[in-house]
Amino acid sequence: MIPIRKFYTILLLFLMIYMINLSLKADDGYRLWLKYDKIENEAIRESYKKLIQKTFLIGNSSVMQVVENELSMALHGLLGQPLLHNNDLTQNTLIIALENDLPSAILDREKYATSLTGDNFSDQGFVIRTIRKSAVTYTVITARGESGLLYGVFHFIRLLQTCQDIDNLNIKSSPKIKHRVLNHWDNLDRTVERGYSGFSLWDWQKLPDYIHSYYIDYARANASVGINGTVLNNVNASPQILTPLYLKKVAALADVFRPYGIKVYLSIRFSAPIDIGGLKRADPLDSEVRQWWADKAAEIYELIPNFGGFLVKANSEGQPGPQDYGRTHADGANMLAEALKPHGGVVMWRAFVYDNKVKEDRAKQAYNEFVLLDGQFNDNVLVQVKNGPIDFQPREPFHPLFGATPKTSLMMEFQITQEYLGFSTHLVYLGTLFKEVLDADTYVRDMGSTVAKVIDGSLHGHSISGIAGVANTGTDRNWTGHIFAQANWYAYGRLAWDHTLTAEEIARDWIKMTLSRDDDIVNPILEMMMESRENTVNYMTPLGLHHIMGWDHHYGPAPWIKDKPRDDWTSVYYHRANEEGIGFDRTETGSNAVSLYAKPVRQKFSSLETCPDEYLLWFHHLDWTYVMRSGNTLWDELCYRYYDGAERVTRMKEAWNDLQDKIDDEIYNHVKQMMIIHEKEAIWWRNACVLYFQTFSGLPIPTDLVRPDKSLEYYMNLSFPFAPK
Ligand code: GCW
Repeated sequence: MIPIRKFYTILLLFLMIYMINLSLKADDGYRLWLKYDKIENEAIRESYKKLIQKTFLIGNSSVMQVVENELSMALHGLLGQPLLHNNDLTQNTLIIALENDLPSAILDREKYATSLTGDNFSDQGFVIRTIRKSAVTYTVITARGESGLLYGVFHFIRLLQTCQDIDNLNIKSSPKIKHRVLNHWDNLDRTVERGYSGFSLWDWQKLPDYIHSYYIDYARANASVGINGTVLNNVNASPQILTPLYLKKVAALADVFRPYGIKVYLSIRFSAPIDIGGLKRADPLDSEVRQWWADKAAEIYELIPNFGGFLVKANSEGQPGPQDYGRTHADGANMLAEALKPHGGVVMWRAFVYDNKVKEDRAKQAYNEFVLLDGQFNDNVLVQVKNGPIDFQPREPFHPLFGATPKTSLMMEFQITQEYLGFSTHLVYLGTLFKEVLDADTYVRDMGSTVAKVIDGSLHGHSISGIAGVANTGTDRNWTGHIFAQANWYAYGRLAWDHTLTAEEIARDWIKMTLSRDDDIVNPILEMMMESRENTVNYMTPLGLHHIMGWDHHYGPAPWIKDKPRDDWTSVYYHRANEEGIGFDRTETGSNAVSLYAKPVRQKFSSLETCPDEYLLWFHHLDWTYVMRSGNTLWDELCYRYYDGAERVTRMKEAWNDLQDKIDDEIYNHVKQMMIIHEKEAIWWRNACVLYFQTFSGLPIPTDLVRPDKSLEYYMNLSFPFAPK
């Protein structure tokens, strides 16, 4: 562990850098949504100052030090006022204390203790309440555990940042999901798989001795939205991460993150006992192998007492796994679960499995495999399921596994990094995508059996629950490449804490904290963000199309990909366009993947009367002349959607350009340039796809649409040898 003094020296250093940053005008985005720039409205500022004349803060643990530092920075920045300690409680005071430490002279501790219970209220939850005694106002932030105070204080700071009324607060908040983690697909050489914002944040070579100040800012950002875990390395894992050399480095990061309530997890390679342990096999039922993992777990916990556990990609896309020994995913997961159990760790076992040799629709394979294993997983195993049955496409129906394994705790896996949504150059707010999936109704019990209720454990009464987001962070100064991609990290965290929030309220908060508090600026930006994902679906994969992107790097359109070693990695496998029509028949007459859903969902998707346009070609193969609800033929509708998606990007670009001189110059210019790329690529997608599908439909592009200015051949010949992947 880092000595506590060293830790605070680093923190102080960071504080100074932060203050220097504040005084510079141009905003490079480094400060994320934790800007704490002075509230411009004097009346609001003064009203806040009046309520926070003093601060009463109990406790001097490392967590409470973090709480105090953060609050101090926020008050200093937002209000221009230092944090003034005072325990006599004669002036308006902000009280921050665990329920047992509340000043009993003025507060009824018991009342607070009861308010911190009920409905799965967690130690990480908090209450914020305004109390008036004679002429004095107390704003009380309390919790059962210190991390609750941390989250409570960040919540309170957010109220100030977004200029909310804090006169009469009565807030009770507790995370709905227990494990709220980021998955970093970061390799030990600092490349990031599907990373579009520089190199990995983790400077392995200099660890454990050198602690970058940005590690602390990373932790602050996560804690501010309630993220409480981070898987440091790629699921395509190097076994090296489990060697003593690397475990020491991992431990150093764990020490930095601990006061911020963040646990560290590792992705493991299933064959590690062979790769680094000198064993001949990695068979999960072999006693030597089991012992190896038990010893490895003990070694890790010795270094990292609050280690979170393992994330595993096994028997998927070439990774080793229990099936190499004729064992099941449950055998593999349970072996690791047993090793971690004595120390309190969990296994996050991914359900992203499919095999080219299995001649079955890829959309069915994970379901087929895991439904049979329901009831066989140990109680510290979470099965981590991607939001849709294929692979993080711009739009997919929810994964049919959600709700189908009542005896297994299922975790959600979202992708924050935009592998299939324009890398980091397209402005795509993913809050709406996340919400669409979380709110989807599986109907496995009855109406209202939403995906959110499956993963928060409430539908089937599970005590552990989890959610993962594949991170979009890197060494780019603004962390995520595109400043708007910060909003996706932010929205993921907020929804992981509370999936009942709306995508719109989260976006509004983010804009106010990141770009401007002025409604005339907030509103047009909000509009851009809220429609951005739908636009992207339209210029990339409208009407339920999917998986038609560039080969391997996944950059740009390539619906023509075919004749590759794996047909489930080609585009033609998914769109199935021919002279008659287009789409993947997943109804009874086709692969019948629709049968994996509960009856009401199955019926809705199966019938052309009720299948939403958004999922039409996901489930149906239809003639080019099929008449849509709009009255257009399928071919015309497809063209209109492609054009509309691209046209709206142009409008987004114009809306952004209107903001010149209204927001920070550096941010303005950054987004302006990104929008030029975004528009260019939206048109590229549109043209390439329309021209390609036209070779099958043989129909003209509707006359009111402009013709693509380049040939299909031109688009097919583009190549990008160094595109990130
Ligand atoms: O979407 C695919 C990506 C792979 C990734 C894989 C997975 C980490 O193209 O890069 O590997 O999914 O989720 O395992």
